[in-house]
Amino acid sequence: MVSGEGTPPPHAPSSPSPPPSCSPCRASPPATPTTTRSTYAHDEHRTVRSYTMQVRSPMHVVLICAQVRMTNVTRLCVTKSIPTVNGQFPGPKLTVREGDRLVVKVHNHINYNVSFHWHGVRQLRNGWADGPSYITQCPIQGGQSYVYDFTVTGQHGTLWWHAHFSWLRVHLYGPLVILPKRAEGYPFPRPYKEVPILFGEWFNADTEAVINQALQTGGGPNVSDAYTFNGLPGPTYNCSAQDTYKLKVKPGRTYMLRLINSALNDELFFGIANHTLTVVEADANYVKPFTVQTLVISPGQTMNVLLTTASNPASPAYAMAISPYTNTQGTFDNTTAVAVLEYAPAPAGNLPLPALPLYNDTGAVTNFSRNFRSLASAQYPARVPLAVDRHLLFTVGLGTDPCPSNQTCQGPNGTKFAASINNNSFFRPRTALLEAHYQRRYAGVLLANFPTTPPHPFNYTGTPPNNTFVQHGTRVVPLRFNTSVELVLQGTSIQGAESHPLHLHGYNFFVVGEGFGNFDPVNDPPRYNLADPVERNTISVPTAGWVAVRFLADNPGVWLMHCHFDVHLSWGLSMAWLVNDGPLPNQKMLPPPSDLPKC
Ligand SMILES: [Cu+2]
Repeated sequence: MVSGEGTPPPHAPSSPSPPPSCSPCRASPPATPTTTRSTYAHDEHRTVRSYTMQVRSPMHVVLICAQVRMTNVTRLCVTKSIPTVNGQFPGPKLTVREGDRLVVKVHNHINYNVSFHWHGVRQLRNGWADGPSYITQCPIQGGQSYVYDFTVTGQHGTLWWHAHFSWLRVHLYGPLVILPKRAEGYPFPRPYKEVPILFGEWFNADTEAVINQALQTGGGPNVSDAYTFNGLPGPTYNCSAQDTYKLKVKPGRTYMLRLINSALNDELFFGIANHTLTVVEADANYVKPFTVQTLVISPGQTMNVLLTTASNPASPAYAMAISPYTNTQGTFDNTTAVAVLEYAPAPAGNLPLPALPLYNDTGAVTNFSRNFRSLASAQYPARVPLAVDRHLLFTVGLGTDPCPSNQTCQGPNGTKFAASINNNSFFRPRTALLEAHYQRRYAGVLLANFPTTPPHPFNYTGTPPNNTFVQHGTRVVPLRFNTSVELVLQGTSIQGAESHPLHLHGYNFFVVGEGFGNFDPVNDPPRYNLADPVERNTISVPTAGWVAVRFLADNPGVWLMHCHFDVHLSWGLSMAWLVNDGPLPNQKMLPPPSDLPKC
């Protein structure tokens, strides 16, 4: 099926229409930039400057020049040279409106390869702008540039952007806010202010050295030294009291927090002392509002929450806090980061703290995640596929590789850690899969035989099998255009059961069911929610459990699906879908841009 779609399209090295020129894109500020005073970070001493030219044309075009450079940043009394976009950490907030065309010219001035992913943007027929290295493009090499040129169609809400090469996203990330069309507004009262809050991780060590060493020894990588709010660790860490994120608020107002979990390897609990949070959106899809004291958010996920401040606050300020949720058998960063919700200036030291669940409180996570429902209204329908063409069952979890004979290894019982889907650990190709597909040159690049059911069924959440070795391959699941897919993601207990936030590129999916233990194909499907399931791009497979999702394969291209824990991604917990073109002209992939990087 991969190659069964007739004659290959001409490899026309041209865009449908040339992007506007990016002449102000240089190291010094352009002659006539629009300097935006942003609410991003919301700490009054920081001004976000984005070199944005806004051109009124038949389509609104937002042009961004992104200079990737090494910049010295100090946290926890440790100064590191880190890659940044336009010198900012975290990176600039990008704001567009639904229907806008976003053109981002990336200049790579660092010694690492880099590429950027616009996390959650569907990139209809336009995988060339999706960004994962070796999947939709070769990475941008040092000294080279590439223009990400895409239109945001049929989507609005909070998304984000991040690097998609090795672990570079630990520093290279920022919000991508898509406002609804002007006439549309929100399905809730307009908030007084909107504030992006990015949760992140800070490592004192060089993270590229951390992952390279772990892949060499086979052991688990070193963990982070701090969690951060908009890049700031706050008063619970060494020398960080002055690096505290403060959200200044007025009494009796409603704020919308655009929460983004940009952490590398940790799901996070979040709460604000003496305040509740009303969740209204997940992964840029509205949900039926529900109110909680604590939420949990996985790496890759975004969540809009409404926060109504007290009319007569008892304290001038309250602590906001994040702490990890994990069941890993390895080490993890078991610290808590604190930021300040500030009605009036107050010392950050002894503020009322929110009560967050214990790090392994899976019950709290389950109670929270069961609240998500689509609006499923006339204006915001839930278009969940009701008929299913293909049923697939994927096991997701850890595994091992044998230790090379000339080496000692630090993984389980002297092996090396690995991770897999259906026991296939993804082998990173040397060239971009999307380009190979477009040119119909598959030999030596990919195989269209990714297993659609577990190759050796076992009691997935029970006692693991003796042999935990994984297979390696660059395998994809080919799909005919417009196939409706039901995918059950089944966690395993190999090397310890833990949750895995699975992210699908190019699509949203509907979460129709979840449970603990092994998925039961007879008794579980009748309990699916097909009426108002939540629509997302990232879902956490429960610890020792399963989750069922559905999507319609209406976006041709090659789309990565992977665990959004970078450590598991590095160990091979990913695969790709190859969605073939449909018969109509508007069901086919667009031709590649002329500046597509070469490997
Ligand atoms: Cu994982």
